[in-house]
Amino acid sequence: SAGFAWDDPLLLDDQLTEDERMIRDTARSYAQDKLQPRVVEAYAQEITDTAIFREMGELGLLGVTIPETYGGAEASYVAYGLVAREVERVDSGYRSMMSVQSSLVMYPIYAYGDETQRKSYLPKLASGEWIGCFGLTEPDAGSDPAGMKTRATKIDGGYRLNGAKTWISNAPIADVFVVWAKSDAHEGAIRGFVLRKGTKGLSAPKIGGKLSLRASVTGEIVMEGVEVGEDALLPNVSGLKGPFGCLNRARYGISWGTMGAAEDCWHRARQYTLDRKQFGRPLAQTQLIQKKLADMQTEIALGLQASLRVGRLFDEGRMAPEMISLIKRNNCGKALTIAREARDMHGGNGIMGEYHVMRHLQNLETVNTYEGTHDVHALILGRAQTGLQAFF
Ligand code: TGC
Ligand code: FAD
Repeated sequence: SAGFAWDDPLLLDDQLTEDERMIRDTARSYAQDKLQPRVVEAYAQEITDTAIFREMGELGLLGVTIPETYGGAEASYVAYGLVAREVERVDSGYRSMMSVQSSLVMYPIYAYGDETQRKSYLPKLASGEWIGCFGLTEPDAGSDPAGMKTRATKIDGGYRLNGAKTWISNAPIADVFVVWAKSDAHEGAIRGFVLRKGTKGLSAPKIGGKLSLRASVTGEIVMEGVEVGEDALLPNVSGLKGPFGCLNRARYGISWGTMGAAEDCWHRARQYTLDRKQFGRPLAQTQLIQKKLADMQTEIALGLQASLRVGRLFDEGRMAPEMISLIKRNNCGKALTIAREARDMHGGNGIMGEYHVMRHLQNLETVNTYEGTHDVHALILGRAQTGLQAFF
């Protein structure tokens, strides 16, 4: 009979292709060698190191699923998920920087842009020379993006944009802004626009003082009469399915990423309780601790299998968005619970930065909220099985 690997109980590794393992290993050694040593300081000081984009770009970790002609790695969605898992094993904020660039900026330019837009933006985004951000959420439109107020009005040769986006990852350091606006030239339909840093009327102030995701900068996007040419419009999509098409990919990546953060918490809790003795024996030799470790192992093994399954269906063209709601919601929720338990198992040390689990816990609060909250994904799944709309 086959052996049992405590840290890969259902032999996930066996189910990957040679290429996928190679990309996973590249991401793992980069994350452990280059990201792990800087995260405690970056988190404490709220520093986002823009060099990370160029480092990831050099290794082919940006735009993993985008064709090579445009600078991508042309690899599978499973490979993309594996990268998210390795990066988020270090910090959800670093995964955020990567997934916004890949799924929310490169993907829409590739899928909805014309050839000129693809050629002018994608190679520089893939190399990390340019940083991108994605503006959907507004102060009065979070879970309900259809309520957005940002408007594009037709002017001679292009459009004028007015409005404000908030909670935008990478915005203060972005060179390229993919923003969604209701366009009066298209009967009020939601359309995507690609804006460039430095355009008159465009600014992106930082939102300071976050207690979560502190290594990933977040900002607003303020558009005060921003004038752009016709070439700023993404021509090939109209309506909410534009931004949702991007979110499907980012949410799928998050389902893998949160399992990476959870694995880090689990492995640290296991090692800590093996090393720490109370009452004359290792904490790991108590029933309560072993039960917690067994729960962590079980939820992570099941969560990873579910993400792998949806990744394979994605690659076969059989993904349905509800599958992604199921795994984004469940994996975020389980990761949060695991991070809380791991924090508890570390006792007082658990609140310290150098033990990492508290940082994961704080980060996962954001991850549970963005890209559709835990409850919004429940409503998507509820609608899909009852046929009844419960949002409003
Ligand atoms: P609804 O009537 O359901 O749909 C409107 C149109 O959109 C289509 N659609 C989808 N298409 C592709 N994929 C999906 N997942 C889709 N979901 C919906 C739908 O077919 C329809 O198309 P059409 O052609 O018939 O018009 O729209 P609704 O207004 O009722 O939506 C409700 C709800 C709650 C499901 C939706 O609005 C929602 O998901 N809200 C959550 C908002 C959200 O996720 N925001 C994320 C902002 S970006 C972000 O957080 C980035 S953080 C990244 C990081 O830092 O890592
Ligand atoms: P709300 O929609 O106001 O929700 C508040 C609460 O009400 C939640 O618990 C929610 O589940 C609940 N709720 C809402 N509607 C219902 C309902 N119908 N029934 C029952 N309960 C409901 N957005 C971007 O566009 N781009 C980004 O790059 C980006 N990055 C982010 C980075 C960070 C650090 C954070 C915190 C957010 C980011 N977001 C980004 C925004 C994120 O997507 C939103 O915060 C999220 O969609 C929730 O919207 P909201 O904050 O307005 O909360």
